[in-house]
Amino acid sequence: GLQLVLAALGSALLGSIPFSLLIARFAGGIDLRKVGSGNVGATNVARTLGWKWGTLALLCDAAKGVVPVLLFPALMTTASPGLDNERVLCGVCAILGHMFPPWLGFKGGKGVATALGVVTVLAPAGTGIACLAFIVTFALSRIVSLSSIVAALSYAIAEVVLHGSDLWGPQTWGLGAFAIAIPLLIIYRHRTNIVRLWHGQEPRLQLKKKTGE
Ligand code: NKO
Repeated sequence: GLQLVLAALGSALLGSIPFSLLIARFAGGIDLRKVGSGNVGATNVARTLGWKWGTLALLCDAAKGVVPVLLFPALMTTASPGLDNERVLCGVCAILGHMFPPWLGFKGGKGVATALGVVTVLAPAGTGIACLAFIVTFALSRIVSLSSIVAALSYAIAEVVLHGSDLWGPQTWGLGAFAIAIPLLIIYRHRTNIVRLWHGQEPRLQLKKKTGE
């Protein structure tokens, strides 16, 4: 109904706030689209302004996933008992808002931080496994894009292994569809990174150091 449409629109609107771009602009006077990888994400903030601003960008972009999923379904009077499918809808809309913000000509981020916020609420166990996969891959490679791709794949596999056919029940099919579609979309958003990885040209993360250090 109308509540569902409003919840979806509100989630997409929150998701479309380009926190990483805004933080880079106000903290460093930098247009994130013109430096480093050109991506409006936390990694590119860390690359150009250091780990503190990168962490703030990660937290803000993740909050865009957490807040709508917790807030809008809870406000609905017509939601289904478990709220799962309503939460998935809000989470998907927040991620799509982040990836395709109207204010930036629909050229947004890759969805990793916002999806992290969403799955932290939707599926904490699968999120834990995805974070472990990220940490192990990053420790071995120092490449964020590769770590994000491995984490997204690990989330999909973990959800299928942990929940199996429960993921496709009438109340929970949204969680199953999300667990397959969102990792695929995140990986697709990394397609230019994948080309560089394939050619051995994807840079390891180099954090911006204070001048003089
Ligand atoms: O600039 O192209 P770039 O090198 O910046 O950036 C590539 C990068 C883009 O993403 C970001 C956000 C970085 C977030 C890092 C912390 C993520 C930790 C855990 C990941 C869990 C993912 C769950 C996905 C569930 C579907 O990749």
